[in-house]
Amino acid sequence: MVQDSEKTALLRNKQDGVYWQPYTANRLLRANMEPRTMVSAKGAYYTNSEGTKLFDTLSGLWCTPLGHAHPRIVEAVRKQAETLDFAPSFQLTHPGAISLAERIADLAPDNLNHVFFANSGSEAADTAIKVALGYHRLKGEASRFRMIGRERGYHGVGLGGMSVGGIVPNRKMFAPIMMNGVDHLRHTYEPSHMAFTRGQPTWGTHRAEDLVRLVTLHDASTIAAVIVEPVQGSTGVVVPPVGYLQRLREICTANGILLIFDEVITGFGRMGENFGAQRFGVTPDIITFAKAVTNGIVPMGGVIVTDEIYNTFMTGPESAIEFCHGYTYSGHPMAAAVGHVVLDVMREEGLVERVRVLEPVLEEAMHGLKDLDVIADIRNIGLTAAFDMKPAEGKPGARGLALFEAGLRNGLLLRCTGDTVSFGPPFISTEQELRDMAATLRRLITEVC
Ligand code: PXG
Ligand code: PLP
Repeated sequence: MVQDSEKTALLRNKQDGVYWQPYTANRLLRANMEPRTMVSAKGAYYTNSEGTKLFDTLSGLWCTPLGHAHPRIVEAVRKQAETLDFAPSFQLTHPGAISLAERIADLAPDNLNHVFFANSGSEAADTAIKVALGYHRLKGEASRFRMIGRERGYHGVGLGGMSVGGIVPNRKMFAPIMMNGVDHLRHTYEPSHMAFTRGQPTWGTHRAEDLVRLVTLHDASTIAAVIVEPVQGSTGVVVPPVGYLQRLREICTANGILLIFDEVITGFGRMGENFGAQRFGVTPDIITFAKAVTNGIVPMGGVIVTDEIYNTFMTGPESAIEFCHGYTYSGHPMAAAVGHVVLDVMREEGLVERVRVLEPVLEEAMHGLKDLDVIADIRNIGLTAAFDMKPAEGKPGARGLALFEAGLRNGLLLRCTGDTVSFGPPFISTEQELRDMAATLRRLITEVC
């Protein structure tokens, strides 16, 4: 429950909005705070200030696949705080970060063997962009400065990630500070060709040829890297067409362009493999990660790079800093400790394998909503899914909002963006919980639409 001492602050916030919230309709939230105020969490459920228990359909914001308040993690946090609560990572080191880097590199494909830590997906994306630029420069190819992103892509809110991102509202207010020399591939989502596809669509592979066009237009010698999410998460689970990522890889390799997979959502098991790279059988040069690496409990993100990239940086005088970049909290001991337990629990509880078991259950449950008139499309892959509702006449987003609010009264915490609803349930969900979620959705959609 909300403590008495907190009640005054909550009341004041309603009036003056002292807490300015991220990616939030702040006035709407303040007008209706109680059901949206989370007060506790355990396993796959939140409890809000009205005492309603809510199934966590997106694992927080895609970041808590092991569920909340896992006793092993609680214990690890306490122990680490007592032992080494902070250690500078500039010119000093500590064993937890080293051994976690080693474990993450072991999970990554092939020769991606070196990990640089950040604290979020946004920082990871900006770090990856800087690594790509530095790499080419050190190779004597400083002319390679362009970054290629993709429409509908999300790479966080740093200046680099925002620039390569492809979500219009995230960009338009900040046009004057966009990074130089960025171009975008088209996205691959065309509902007329792929609505209600289960898993990967067969249409759209040819969209990878956009990269050939951009290489022809700008010349390969000016392009540093291509950055894509293997599955576009933020824009409602856009699944790559069969062969699409393979083709991007071929074009990058043929033209000396680095391929960056932003695996902030797809990393650490969500695709039923350690990384999306393995699920789709395509090895990038750089992987970014965040979120699930610490089960969302202590912020952590990072970048995994190949031997070739790392070794390129390890030149020049030995006493010189090779990469002038980093964060106060890079490799934070608390995050590293939690990262270790997360990987332990994932292995011991077989959670990546569990995603493979749950994938068809979620697929069946979500696609079971297809007969509802208001549903325009349903997509899924790994333990992710999304559906779009046809917008209400003249009121785009109204149905999404109504469904979100109905969820809060009926035991579902839903992630609604406009009229799209995305799902990334915890790996610890039971099959029955996924079926119940779909049954509740059917009832609520019918009620509110
Ligand atoms: N890259 C990708 C692919 C992401 O999905 C980021 C970078 C940025 O991470 P940080 O930690 O800086 O937020 C993300 C984050 C949603 C949702 O509802 C998605 C994200 C964040 C919050 C909500 O889909 N993705
Ligand atoms: N701003 C100032 C004034 C700082 O001193 C620092 C770090 O020392 C930063 C920003 C960057 O902070 P962080 O390393 O947490 O990203």
